Amino acid sequence: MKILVTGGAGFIGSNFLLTYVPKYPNHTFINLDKLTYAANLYNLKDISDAKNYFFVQADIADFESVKTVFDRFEPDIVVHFAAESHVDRSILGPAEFIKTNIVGTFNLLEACRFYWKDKEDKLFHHVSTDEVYGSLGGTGYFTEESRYDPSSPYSASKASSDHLVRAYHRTYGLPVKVTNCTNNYGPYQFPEKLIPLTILNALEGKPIPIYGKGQNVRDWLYVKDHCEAIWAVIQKGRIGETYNISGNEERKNIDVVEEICQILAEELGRPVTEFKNLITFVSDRPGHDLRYALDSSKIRNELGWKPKETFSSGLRKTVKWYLSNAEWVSAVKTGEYKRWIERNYAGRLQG
Ligand code: NAD
Ligand code: TDX
Repeated sequence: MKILVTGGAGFIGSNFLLTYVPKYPNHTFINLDKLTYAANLYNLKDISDAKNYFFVQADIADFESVKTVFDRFEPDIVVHFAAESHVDRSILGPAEFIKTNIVGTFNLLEACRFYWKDKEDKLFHHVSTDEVYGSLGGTGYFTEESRYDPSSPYSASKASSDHLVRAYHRTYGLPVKVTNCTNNYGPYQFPEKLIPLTILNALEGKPIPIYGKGQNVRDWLYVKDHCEAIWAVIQKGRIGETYNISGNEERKNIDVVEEICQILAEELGRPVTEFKNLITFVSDRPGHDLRYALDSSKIRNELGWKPKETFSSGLRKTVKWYLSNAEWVSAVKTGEYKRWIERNYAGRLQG
């Protein structure tokens, strides 16, 4: 099989390739990535010389580039991770989210429609998010049947891409599968997201920003468990179906941050107050969804998938990974990263 992985130099795509390229030497993996600020080819150094791995720098929002990749590699399976993925960035500048997440997905679907005349053994696997369902109150779970109700430009663009994927199945018979996953964390996550940002700010003695009162709830999943769920759906999931993926590990943001402080204190043998004193409540994210939680019984019952990590075990692994990968951390904290942090938090810290 020739497997085209889009966005393979990002957080989840890197973890996916690092797991499956060595595991399946008879499959060819092609990583198509634009290399935006969120990408890091250094993540993939352990597989970059593998005979079954190729990298192509290309923009999915440019149809000609996508066609060139399809001409050259003739993929059988597309695993579509590539996206603009950060909610705060989508609030400050939505245009790239429309281009990459909507137009980019459309271009990939068009390429599949034209190149896959024979649909036997072909698959378009679309990686999406729980955010498409919108916000929950204190109770209940979203299922695969829940109504879409996105709140941010990011989640609206992902919702749009999900609809396009399903429309290509219904209209053109394109073999597709969709997975919607809860918040991921783990190695190689860009430190604009809550967990790596908290770890790195705590280590540097900088304020740890919590939006609003820190009462918003996210359902956390260790990234390797997400990759295994995607692989299970690729192998055994039904064509045309959607599968929700979640760890059933709901936490308030304030509790996540305090748990990180506790782990850091234990790992470094320092007083927990040294880290907790850095917690700073800042102005809230506009349209901030209160709670996400998914019912993932479909993938668990139908495909036998379940996560290996609990939130506690995965979070400790993650903290240890950031502690022992200082070189990676300093490499990603480039000038662009510093400018982003200034833009995003300048107004908030006074708020
Ligand atoms: P990320 O931001 O870390 O990585 C995205 C990757 O896509 C980067 O390597 C980037 O260079 C690439 N990319 C962006 N625009 C591109 C373009 N126009 N053409 C080609 N490549 C482009 O994102 P992530 O956290 O790894 O998320 C991957 C996917 O999983 C996304 O589709 C996201 O919506 C989804 N998802 C993420 C989470 C999460 O918690 N991170 C949860 C559920 C679903
Ligand atoms: O500095 C911060 N302070 C803070 O309180 C940051 C960056 C975030 N937060 C809050 C906002 C959210 O309630 O923490 C929570 C998690 O925020 P993010 O890490 O930005 O993730 P989220 O907005 O929940 O979206 C993530 O999960 C779903 C990914 O970024 C998406 O790509 C994915 O679809």
